[in-house]
Amino acid sequence: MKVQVGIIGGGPSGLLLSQLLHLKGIDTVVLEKHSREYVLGRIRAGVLEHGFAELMREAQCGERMDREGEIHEGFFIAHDGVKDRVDLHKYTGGNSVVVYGQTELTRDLYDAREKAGGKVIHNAENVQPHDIDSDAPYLTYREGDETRRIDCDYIIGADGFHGVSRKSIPKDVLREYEKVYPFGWLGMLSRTKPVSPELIYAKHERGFALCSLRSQVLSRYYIQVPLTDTVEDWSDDAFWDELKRRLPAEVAEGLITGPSIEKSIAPLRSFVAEPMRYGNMFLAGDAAHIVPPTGARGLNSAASDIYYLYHALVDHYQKGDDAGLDNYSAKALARVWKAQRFSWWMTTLLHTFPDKIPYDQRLQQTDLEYLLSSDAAMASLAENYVGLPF
Ligand code: FAS
Ligand code: PHB
Repeated sequence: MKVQVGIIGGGPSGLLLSQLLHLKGIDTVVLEKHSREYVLGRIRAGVLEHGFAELMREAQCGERMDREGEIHEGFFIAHDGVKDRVDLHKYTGGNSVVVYGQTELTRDLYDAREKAGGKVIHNAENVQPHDIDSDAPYLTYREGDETRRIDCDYIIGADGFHGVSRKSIPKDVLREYEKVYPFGWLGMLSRTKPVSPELIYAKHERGFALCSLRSQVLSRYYIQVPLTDTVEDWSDDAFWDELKRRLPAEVAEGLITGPSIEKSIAPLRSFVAEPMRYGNMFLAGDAAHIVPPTGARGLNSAASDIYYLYHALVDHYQKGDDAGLDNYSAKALARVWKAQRFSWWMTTLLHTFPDKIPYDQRLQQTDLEYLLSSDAAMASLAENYVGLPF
């Protein structure tokens, strides 16, 4: 098989790029190691930046998001028994975010690719990129007993943190930056009415908590837990009790509990791989960068990668202009690092660090007091949360 763009990974990054390029007549194939059901069974992001929502609309995949998603113009920070509202609309001159689950947007992208007759190959085993530093790169993968080959002009590594593409860049070329946090997030999904119409990020001496949602009948909650904890350590009742302890009393009193339909622990890390291009292979999304989910930048960091790659590939095929491709890594990393900074800052601001010295504890409290007392600080938080310009 020969395609213009071969994409490794059928998550949101790979599917969104495939759909956008398709609409411009650029031929792609997506190779996904798992089944569609498995990919859709993962519960991940919930908040979409304005820019991501716009890309979904441009990909002709925004209709259900606009119908079922919720526009949120602010969120709360709970601390010391009270909650303060961060007015995104006020501090960004009218911008907002869309609350719409990654599972649903990935479903919408799969449906769009299927409707367009797109080539999305599931259960593709042992996908390997080859000759990525040549003008004739190609992919191989195993389908049953057969090894298949796909010749490409370009390869996109959208295969997430544990994928094969980043590891295909020579070690003397690849630079990796990583910061691992001494805790994780225990997340729960429950078919209950959300405790708050807007998200609540809670800073508490017992640990961070987050009240989020997927709809008015589907709630998503998180509590910070030690890295040594396992899901088995936490019954539903234990989760609800701990969540209530970390919320202001008037919020905890209104919390509607119920059985978990999903419960999992995600470790928190900050990670960036540079460069995001090697030869004719480009990295996008979690394949190149990971953030702690505190600032809701994970999926949204992938959006600008996809935006830059989409426009660069269209310029290449329609105008013979390779400036976008040549500048991709530097341009993508400039915005990726700003999302890294914001995610690190929000994580440091709101979490309990077991070995923090008293001076740093007071500094953390002062950072929060300054934020809540300063329009300039709030504006900085707001512009990062709704998404910096592409
Ligand atoms: P993905 O990892 O989503 O997709 C990569 C795809 O490539 C996967 O389907 C995988 O099966 C496939 N793949 C991997 N290796 C392959 C190979 N060798 N061959 C073929 N296919 C291969 N972000 C937020 O903003 N908020 C959150 O609350 C949040 N929670 C998260 C919780 C968890 C447990 C994780 C892991 C991430 C979370 N994220 C969150 C970040 C997440 O949303 C990512 O940013 C998002 O999935 C990035 O999308 P992709 O870049 O497409 O990578
Ligand atoms: C979620 O709803 O999963 C979510 C929302 C905001 C975050 C992290 C996760 O910052």
